[in-house]
Amino acid sequence: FKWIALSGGVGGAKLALGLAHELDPGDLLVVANTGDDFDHLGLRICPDLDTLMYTLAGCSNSTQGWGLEGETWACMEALGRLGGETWFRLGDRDLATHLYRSDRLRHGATLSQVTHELSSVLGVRHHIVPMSEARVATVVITDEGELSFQDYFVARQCAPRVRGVRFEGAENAHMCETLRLALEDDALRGVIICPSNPFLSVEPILAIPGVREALATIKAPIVAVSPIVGGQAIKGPTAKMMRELGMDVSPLGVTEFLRTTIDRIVIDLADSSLLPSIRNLGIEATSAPTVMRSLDDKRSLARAVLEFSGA
Ligand code: FO1
Ligand code: CA
Repeated sequence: FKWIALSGGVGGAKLALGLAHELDPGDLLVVANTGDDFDHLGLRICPDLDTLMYTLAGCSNSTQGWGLEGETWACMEALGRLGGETWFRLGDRDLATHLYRSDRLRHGATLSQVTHELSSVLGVRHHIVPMSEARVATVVITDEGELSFQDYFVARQCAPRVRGVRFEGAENAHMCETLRLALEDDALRGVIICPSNPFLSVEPILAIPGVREALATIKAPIVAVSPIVGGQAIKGPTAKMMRELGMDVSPLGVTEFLRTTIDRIVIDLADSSLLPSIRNLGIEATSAPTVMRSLDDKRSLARAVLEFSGA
């Protein structure tokens, strides 16, 4: 692969879609955070992998930010009548993904294999892989104690104050083989850190042993795209978390957090005034329109990021 993109869900997937339109399938490897993954109702749920897969397949529910477009909820309604757990909503068609994946995993397939199978059937030609085949679970340390990621995010709607995050199982996990090989490949021209939550989506990937070390030694530039625009996150709890962790809620705060990992960062035009302070941290920076609404927005940002990395 020439390019590796590290991504979480929604925000990251938008840029991944832009990149997929600009790059051949053989040139782009998309690596998904799997720290959000959990077992629910006996099924293995992989939210960021699925968001990436559905987004690249053109069937994601963009208003909701997860799941499939045109979804129906007959199963959840029936489950509710039985008194079952319905706080985490699995749509009828989305359920097929979780059933298929859980069954394949039970029969010994790896998460990469299953993701490849699902992607192929959905018509996704670009490669999407999990950061690791192993189970790594994001745990949010809050003022109400430790909460598993989906308890914090969905059940508690990110209300508890965040004090820290840890990634259970990360120390013993191996990065997925495709990522390992891609990081060693001389053809690699750049690593792109998509505009995803730095603590919840990027950090879990960096926490897999060997990833940080590999990123520190490769010659290719590592370019981040700020998920913070004008002091706010485009989506999700990034801004709230940064505030609670005592960080500057700005692209400068994002740069400070990723400073030891990245070489360059793309920030929004609205934050251009921060370019000198970011450059003072020793990180090359440029500004571009980073708010991605249309496919054109996504492709333009992808081109800007690729050009800035190649520069
Ligand atoms: N997020 C919610 O806020 N509520 C849900 O009911 C919900 C269901 C769901 C089902 C499948 C799936 O792949 C993702 C789902 N998500 C839901 C999103 C999930 O919590 C993600 O981890 C977050 O969006 C963070 O990326
Ligand atoms: Ca996520």
